[in-house]
Amino acid sequence: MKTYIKILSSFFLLFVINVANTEELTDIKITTPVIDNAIIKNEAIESINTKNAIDGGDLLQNINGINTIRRGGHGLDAVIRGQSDQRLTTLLDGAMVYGACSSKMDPASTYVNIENYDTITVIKGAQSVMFGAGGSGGVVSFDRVTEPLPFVTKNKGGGTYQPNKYKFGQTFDSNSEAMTTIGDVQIGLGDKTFLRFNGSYSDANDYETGTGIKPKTGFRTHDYAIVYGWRTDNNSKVEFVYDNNSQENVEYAGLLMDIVYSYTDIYNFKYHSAVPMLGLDTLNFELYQSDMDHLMDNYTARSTSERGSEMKMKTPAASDTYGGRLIGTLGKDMRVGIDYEKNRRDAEQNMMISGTNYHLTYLWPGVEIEKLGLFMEKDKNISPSGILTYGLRYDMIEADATMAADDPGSDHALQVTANSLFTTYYGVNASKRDFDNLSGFIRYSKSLGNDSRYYYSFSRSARSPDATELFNTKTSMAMAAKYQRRHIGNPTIKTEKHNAFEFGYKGNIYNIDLDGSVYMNNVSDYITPYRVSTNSDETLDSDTNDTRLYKNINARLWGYELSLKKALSPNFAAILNLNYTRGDDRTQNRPLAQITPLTGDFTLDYTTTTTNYGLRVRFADTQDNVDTRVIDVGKTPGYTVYDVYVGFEPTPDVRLAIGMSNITDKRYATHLNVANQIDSTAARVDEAGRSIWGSLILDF
Ligand SMILES: [Cu+2]
Repeated sequence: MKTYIKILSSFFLLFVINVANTEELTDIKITTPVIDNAIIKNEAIESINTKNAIDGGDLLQNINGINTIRRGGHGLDAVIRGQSDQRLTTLLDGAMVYGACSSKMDPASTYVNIENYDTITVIKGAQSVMFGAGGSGGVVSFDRVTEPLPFVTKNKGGGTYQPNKYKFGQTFDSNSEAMTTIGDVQIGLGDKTFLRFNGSYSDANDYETGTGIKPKTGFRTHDYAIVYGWRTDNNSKVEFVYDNNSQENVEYAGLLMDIVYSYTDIYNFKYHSAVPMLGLDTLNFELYQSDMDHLMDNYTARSTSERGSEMKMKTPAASDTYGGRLIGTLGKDMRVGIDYEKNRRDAEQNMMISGTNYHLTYLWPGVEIEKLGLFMEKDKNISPSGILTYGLRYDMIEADATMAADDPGSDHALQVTANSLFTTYYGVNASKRDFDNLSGFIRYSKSLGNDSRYYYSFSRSARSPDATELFNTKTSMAMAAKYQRRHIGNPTIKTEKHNAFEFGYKGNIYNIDLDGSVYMNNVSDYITPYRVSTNSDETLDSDTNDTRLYKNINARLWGYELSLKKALSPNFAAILNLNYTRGDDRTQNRPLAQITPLTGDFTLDYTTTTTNYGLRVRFADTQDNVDTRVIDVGKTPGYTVYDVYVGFEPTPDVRLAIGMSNITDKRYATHLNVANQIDSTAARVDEAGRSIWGSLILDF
């Protein structure tokens, strides 16, 4: 504890939004014209980070309506409107990233070290067709914004010079003894060219929950990126980004294995023409590639006692993606484009049986998914204050399990081809699948003056099944409880179709700023995991009927997000955020699993130009609508947790923030947190108990 007091006392203080102006933000964005739209929110990461978020998923929790699934201390998996994983589109500097883990240890946002990105764009629901195929639940895009450095005038003697730009920072968290060190340097290379390096290193031990349990949640990550580019004479922009991210010994109390390593390289090329080209008025052309290598096992980071009676297991995996997009504008109000991507995923399930390692299955049997999309969006003023926006998108998708027939070996009865498992559970071999998907939306938005507006929209979003839902082949020993671990994709599963209606309002009522939306999403052919065993008391059969399989059902998701802000004085504000989701499986007449109950936070915030004080209460209602057959642990009690934080910015170059989270050291878990696989006294992977945290950022 002494170290922290020392660090604390050596810190000064605060926060602030010190970001590129709006024009710069919009300049490299995929969607330029609708940035001011209530539906598409582009924000500076600094302005929404009121704690030390450990990765992109954790940061997203600061946005009302986004919750996360916790499996360990890292790799928080964002959920928007009851939808997660492949129902969300996640872009890192424009690159589509698909995690390399078949157990979802690495949702794409976990590869974001937030201090090294500048902005985040979030779209809840299907309100744009320009961000790739699918994305029925929403789009999350993390971006770096780099421009040539400005020249400044010397104090004496006139003339100008171009100072370099530096950002250095250190964060800490007392509970998990987490430390993150960051550096971000941009070097002046004249008035047109830019060169930026950034990197970070994070190390965390297991955190302690409110009851003193220390679930396995430690992690170590490091990353660096190089950004190089230039502005041309006509103000067009050329940019190259290389990103390198490493994760080692990332522990997951909620899973049977931990990450030994995940190594990721991402390459981006972006060209933005500010002048007419190819018959388009402006044009964005982007190419990317992401390569990931992942190894998980249950014996490198997990001790013999933590592993218990489990046999030694390991699964090496890889996920490689490349693609590109061309987006142009026609006049001020029309966008057209084409995008392409190809992802390949491989994973090999291994188990040590009687001292010998056996390669049991090609768990992701060389799964290749290729997508080609065409799209357009148009805005149409239909009155001085009313805008109609509509978009259409057509996707051709091809999916194949290229190694489904490959034999991993024949020394042990558990060594089987993927096809033999598909045949056992679905009566088919895997074959190449083709999907033709049509998606679109229409939205009417009306300005009511004084920054007030309302909108309503209808959308249809088609999402084809992903590598896991189609072709996963995780097997297990043929033993009672172990059958539950079998997880077999359905090679015949259909595309799910979301048909959503949404209404939103932003304005001021009785001196309260209100921003809210309500939606209803009917999903036909919703892809759900299930087990064949169907006992009315929810017990399982302890045989092959307990295998996790996939089928299409009809589902309905509805809910709302509401933010209320009341200024109590020029410096003092009270903010209430609420979000609610309800999900029903209308085919099997049961709730959908992993649906967030009524959740929210209430903040009292006192802000001056150099300081900021906050008291935040986070809360959730009980969740009684559960489906425990596959994922949900059970009904989840509600909770109330208190945080305080204070920020100082003594000069514009220094930001210091400190705070205490979970002041009462409450033991709690969100409904989304998965079952704890190691600690017998904890049903779920609980959230962290009390912690003192701080960050010092020097930006000059
Ligand atoms: Cu993994």
